[in-house]
Amino acid sequence: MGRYDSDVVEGLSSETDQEVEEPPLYKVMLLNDDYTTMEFVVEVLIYVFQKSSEEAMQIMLNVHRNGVGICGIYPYEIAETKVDTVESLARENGFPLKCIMERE
Ligand code: TYC
Repeated sequence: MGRYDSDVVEGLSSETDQEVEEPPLYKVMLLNDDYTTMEFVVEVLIYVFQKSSEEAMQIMLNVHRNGVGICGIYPYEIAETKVDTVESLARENGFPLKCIMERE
C-alpha cells in the first residue's frame, strides 16, 4: 500500500508543481509628432485604450513633452490589434501619428 500511495502522491505533486508560463507582455506606446492634434490623441486614448478623459489628457501631454509614452501593456495579439487600430484611425483622419509596441 505504501508503494502504491506514494506513487499516486508523487504523480499528483509533479503535475501540480508544473509552472504555468505567463504570456509575454508588450508595451504599446505613442510617439509625438508636430501634426497630430492633441484632441485626436486624447480621443484615441479614450476609444482604443479605454482611458478616462483625465488619464488620456495626462498620457497625451506626457507624450507631447517627452516624445514617447506608454498607453498600456498587453499580450502580443491585443497589443498588435491596438497598434493597427491606432494607425488606421490616424491615417483615416490624415494624421501621421505613430504607435509602436515593445516586449516588456
Ligand atoms: N505634439 C502634438 C501637437 O502639439 C500633439 C501630440 C501629442 C501628437 C501626442 C502626437 O502622440 C502624440 N499638436
